[in-house]
Order: sequence, then C-alpha cells, then structure tokens
Amino acid sequence: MKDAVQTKTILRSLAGETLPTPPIWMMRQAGRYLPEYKATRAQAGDFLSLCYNPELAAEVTLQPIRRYGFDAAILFADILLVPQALGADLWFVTGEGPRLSTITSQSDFDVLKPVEAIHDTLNPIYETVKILRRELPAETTLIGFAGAPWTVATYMIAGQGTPDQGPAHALREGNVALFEALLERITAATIEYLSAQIEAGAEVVKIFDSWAGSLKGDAFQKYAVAPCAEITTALKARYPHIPVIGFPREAGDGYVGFHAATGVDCVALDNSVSPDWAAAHVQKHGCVQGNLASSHMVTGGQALVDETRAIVKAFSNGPHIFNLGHGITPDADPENVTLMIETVRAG
Ligand code: 1CP
Repeated sequence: MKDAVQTKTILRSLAGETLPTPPIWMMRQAGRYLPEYKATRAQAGDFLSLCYNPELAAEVTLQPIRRYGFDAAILFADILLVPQALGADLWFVTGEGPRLSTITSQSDFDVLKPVEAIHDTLNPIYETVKILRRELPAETTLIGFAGAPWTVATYMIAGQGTPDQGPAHALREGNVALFEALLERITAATIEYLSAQIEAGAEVVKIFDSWAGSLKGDAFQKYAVAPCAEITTALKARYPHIPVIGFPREAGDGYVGFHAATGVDCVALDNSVSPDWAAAHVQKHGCVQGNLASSHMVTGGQALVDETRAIVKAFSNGPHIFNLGHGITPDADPENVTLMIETVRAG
C-alpha cells in the first residue's frame, strides 16, 4: 500500500521525483479575482477579520480547491500577521494596502514583544490549519507559509509597502545593529510560527522573500540567504520530513546555488528568469516551482497556452511544480486559470 507521501503529487516533486505531469497550485489562489472570495470577505467584514476567523479562512482556502482541483492548498493568512503578533500596529487602507507602526529607533524596537508571545495572537491561524487538514481532499497538500525576515522587516521599518525598500536599506546602512536585531527577532518568531503551523498539520512550508531582489552581493548573502538557511535548518532539526520551499523573488543569479546554501527542498522562481536558463542552472540542484507571468491570467488566449507549454517542457527533465511567477491579480479572469490548468494537465 502506498503511504500518503507517495500519493500526494506535490510531496513527490518535493522529494525529487520527476513526474510526467507537474503538479500545480497558484500564488494568491484564494483572492479577489474569485467572486466567492469577495463574498466571504464581505461576510468577514475586513481582511484581517477574515485572516483571524478560522472557519472563514478555511472556507476561502478551500474555494480554489473546489473550483479548480489544485494539487495544493495554501493556508489563507498574511505575512504581516507576524509583525502584528510581535506588537506592531497593523491595519489595511482600502485601495492602498497595509499600514504598520514603524520601527526606526531603538525605542521603537524595545516595545516589541518577545518571541514566545506570538502565539497569543496567532492561535486562530493554527486553528485554520487544523480545520483544513480535516476538510481537504486526500490528494491535496496543505502548504503553510511565512514571510522571510528581510521582506517582513521592509514593512516593519517603512510601515507600508515601498517600491524600492528605501527605508529598510537606509536603516541597514545607518544602524546595522538595530537592523540586525530586528531581523533576528523576526527570524526567531518565524521559526516558532512555522513550527506551530507544522504541529497543527501543515505538510510543506514556504518562505516568501518578495523583496529579496533589492539585496545585492554580500547583502543578499547576509539578509536573504542566511536567514532562510537559519529557518530551514531549525525546522529540519525539528521536522526532518517537512519540505521547505524558498522564494527569493527576483534574485536573478542569486537563484543559482540557493538550494545548497539554504537547505530548501525547492526554489520558487519569478518570471524574470527564463525557464530554459533556470532548468540548466537552478533545477539541476533540486525541485523548482514556477514561473508563468501572472499577466497571462488577465490576457489569456494562445499566448497563455504557448507560454504554459514552454514552461512545462523546459522543466520536464527534473522535479517541477507548476505555478505563477508571482501572485494572481484581482483583474484576472477565472476562466484563464482553467485554461492554464487544462494546458498543464494535457501534457
Ligand atoms: O483585499 C484583500 O482581500 C486583501 C488582499 C490580500 C490577500 C488575498 C492580502 C493583503 N494578503 C492576502 C493573502 C495572502 N498574502 C496569502 C494567502 C494565500 C494565497 O492565496 O496565496 C499569502 C501567501 C500572502 C503573502 C504576502 N502578503 C506577501 C508575499 C507574497 C507576495 O505577494 O509577494 C506579501 C508581500 C504580503 C503583504 C501584503 N498583504 C496584502 C497585500 C496587498 C500585500 C502587499 C502589499 C504591498 O507590498 O504593497
């Protein structure tokens, strides 16, 4: 009899198997392009109330599984819940995005809570994971996640999303001791947060470093590679069987060697790198995930089909999980998601 690990296609790819058809899921697969998501979000009231309501968060996680039959579900939550659990104020401005209290001085840092306190805030997230493990189909893998320390720090320092992560770069140049203390606190919190997700039933975890691309050279090594390695090493010591996906978005050449330098089982690729290049230079070291441009979910048509086929073909000689290069956008057409899945599964 096959055990669960062998029957879940995503776990097989993460274990290094080359499958005839790559398994597929999609970043932000629960989101505003889906009418059923918008309805549940309206029921919850606002985005954060949705994240902290286990029944409704599980419901929106399940919606894209029911509609499309993706091979994985990703826990519905947000990377900014960790700053909130550490004591930062967090709110969302409609039409603009997240806002947080800023950390630019030692006194701002000193009011942050200790790592052990995070579970007081994050317990509902673990409840969502437990519900999902009960309710997901047997073949669907449950992915937990957190933001990488650098990306989370960029929001905590600036108090919002920034095009160039300027305030975070300014702090790391102007007060490296404070910057590194903040990164260490986030790293330790992330290890505990992901461990609790795994204890609750997450079968894979993904570390989102959305702003890794703005770290260059030595800074990329110190603030993207090293924290990801620290988190992965700690998780592997506790849960050797749980695969880790790393996503150092827009790392470019930094994707090369990222598996070995961090210990992750899979490197997720954004669509700024060509699949042929990534197959030769990144996939030769282990499983890769990606990397269709999310704009195809808006535009659709033959270009979507051609590009999807090219990505499947380029990665067909090694372990591959099909995904977008970044999250699907609210203006996407749900029909184009169906077309992408059919194209991948048609082989
Ligand atoms: O209006 C809404 O309904 C909120 C939109 C939204 C959603 C659906 C936000 C606000 N977060 C999420 C969910 C979310 N965020 C998930 C859930 C699982 C999924 O379906 O994929 C995940 C994995 C995230 C991760 C996340 N949040 C990242 C990393 C990945 C990425 O997209 O680069 C980042 C940077 C965030 C911060 C964040 N949360 C929300 C927004 C709009 C943003 C970006 C803000 C900015 O930089 O301006």
